[in-house]
Amino acid sequence: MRQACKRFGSMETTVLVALGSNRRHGRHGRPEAVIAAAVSAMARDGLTILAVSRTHATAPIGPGGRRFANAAVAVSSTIPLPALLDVLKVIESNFGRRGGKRWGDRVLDLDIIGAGSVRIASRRLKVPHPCFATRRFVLDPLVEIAPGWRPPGHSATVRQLRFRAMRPKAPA
Ligand code: A4P
Ligand code: MG
Repeated sequence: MRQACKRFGSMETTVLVALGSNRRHGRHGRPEAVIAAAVSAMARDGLTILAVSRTHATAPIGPGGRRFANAAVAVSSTIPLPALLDVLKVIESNFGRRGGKRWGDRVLDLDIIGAGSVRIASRRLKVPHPCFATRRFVLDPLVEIAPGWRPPGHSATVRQLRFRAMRPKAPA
């Protein structure tokens, strides 16, 4: 993905963010409405929304029991990715997300999927997000907004990764 120098000298980066929800929110209501409200919250917090996928209804992968709403957005931001993660965590918390169990049911999950050719492997932040490349609940929305993105460490584009993820597994 392209990185450009803004007029004021700060570096603008396009970042792909995955959104997920499988619990109602007291005010916004159903998970689909939570996703729409979360995109608005990201814009209010200064992120420029470049593209938004449709919101997909997906079956839960892992221990969560309820159906998810999943989407993906491309945002433009001048803040470094660790600081962007802080912004996303505050939005999650404003939507009522509390620590809770990993992979548990959640009102809102915001994950940084990738940012062009950036690679980060710190304890707190991994970019590209681990495992996204095999998950339909991430790839189906992502292909709508970034089909040609080739994540670092992968030889395939998002379109190709999704195609692979759609293929039925050969019997063992
Ligand atoms: N972290 C490291 N890298 C990142 C990154 N790139 N983006 C750290 C965001 N966070 C990152 O994540 C736990 C910690 O990972 C964070 O504190 C951060 O420092 P989390 O999002 O708070 O917790 P989580 O979502 O339970 O864990 P994780 O590993 O993000 O799980 P996933 O990948 O989000 O999977 N089924 C359907 N159909 N749809 C879903 O959305 N989601 C999950 C959770 C399982 N099954 C699902 C869905
Ligand atoms: Mg997550």
